[in-house]
Amino acid sequence: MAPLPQELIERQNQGLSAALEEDFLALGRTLARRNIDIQSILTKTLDFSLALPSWGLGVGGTRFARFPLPGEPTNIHEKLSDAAVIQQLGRATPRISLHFPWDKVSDPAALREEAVAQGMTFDAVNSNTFQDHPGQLATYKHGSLSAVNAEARTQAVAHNIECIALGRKLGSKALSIWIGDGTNFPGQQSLTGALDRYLHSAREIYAALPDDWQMLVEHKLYEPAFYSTVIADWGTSILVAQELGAKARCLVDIGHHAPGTNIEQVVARLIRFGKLGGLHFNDSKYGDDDLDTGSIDPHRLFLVFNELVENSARPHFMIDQSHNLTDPIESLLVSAEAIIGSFVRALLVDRATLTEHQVDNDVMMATRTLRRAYETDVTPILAMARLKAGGAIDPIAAFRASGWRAAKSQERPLARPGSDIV
Ligand code: PSV
Ligand code: MN
Repeated sequence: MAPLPQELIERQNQGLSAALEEDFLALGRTLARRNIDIQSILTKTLDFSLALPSWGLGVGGTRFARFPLPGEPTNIHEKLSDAAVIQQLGRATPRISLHFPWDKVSDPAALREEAVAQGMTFDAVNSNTFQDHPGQLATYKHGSLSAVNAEARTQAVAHNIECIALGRKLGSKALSIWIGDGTNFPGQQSLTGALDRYLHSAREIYAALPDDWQMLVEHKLYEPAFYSTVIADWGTSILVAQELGAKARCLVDIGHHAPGTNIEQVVARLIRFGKLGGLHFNDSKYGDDDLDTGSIDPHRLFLVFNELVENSARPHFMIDQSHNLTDPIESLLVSAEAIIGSFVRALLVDRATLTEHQVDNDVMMATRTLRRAYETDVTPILAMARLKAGGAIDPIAAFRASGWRAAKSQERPLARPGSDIV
């Protein structure tokens, strides 16, 4: 059962639908002059979906502090309900990605039923060997899959294989692996040896991967390792994926690059070699990877989607951000809208004309062709898609009107403060 009363959404929509119809018609006329059929764009919009991260549903923190939100979820069942609220209002995020051991339950099959009952299914499962787990024998302080210590490596491999087993019970089809392995000091480890050990461990995990699964290798430039990171960039990631085999693909987290990196070109390269497996969406200004998607550089997001649409690529899409100040439900709704909006704008690119200008080396007209799509206000298409799918024309207004968070603050215990980067 959906968590919010559907009539609340319908009531909210009633007051907004006449204006939406008008805006949608007007945009339809504008697009028709550009030979674009708004209905076919609407159909493609309705077909687009992405996953929510379980860890993004609680409030995150910085290295210095975490300020709890009354009513925030504190366990996977409550996170599932909040995810279902997002899906009910926005209708674009029907899947949730779990992270183990954070979300571990004794009966994953029952959790799957609990999710399905609320309109949700499970996307990629994520392993965690960047922290020590309670009761484990070896520490990850000096690395996990690439550790010099054989016990740590064996334990990390076993954890990943356990994640696959849990994921099978949940109906997942992919394992995302991000490790924090690396060094803080030159000379601390052999750069070559660390990658060799990683490859050895990754092969063991790959061997346990079902045939219809993908293994998503996520790179990150730095943090927690500040001198060298074992899987630091897309180059290392694609080499690893190529070494492992067809089921291994690269996972690009937008925030995991040096400022100024041409991420759309990274995406294009990975698509070209059949190795783009997933995208984690977020935004960043300096060195973090946790701001709301599209809040800093929406143009870059559009350019990433331009590559995806040009090449008809549909990797595993997931939001991966941390909400320190805002209500996670609101941030995730707004971020999902930014992502779908970029997808829709990329659909509006006049590709035949763009190619003509590229062939003619008409630089100004080529770039203006892209710009024209980017500058189109597609919000009526996004709102109409939500309305058609049973969601809210204005999801934030509907969420606030629902009183969900205030009600949950009466039922749920207050989460702990402290510091907590997720
Ligand atoms: C690492 O920064 C990351 O992007 C990986 O996807 C992790 O699994 C996730 O964030 C949660 O910490
Ligand atoms: Mn990520």
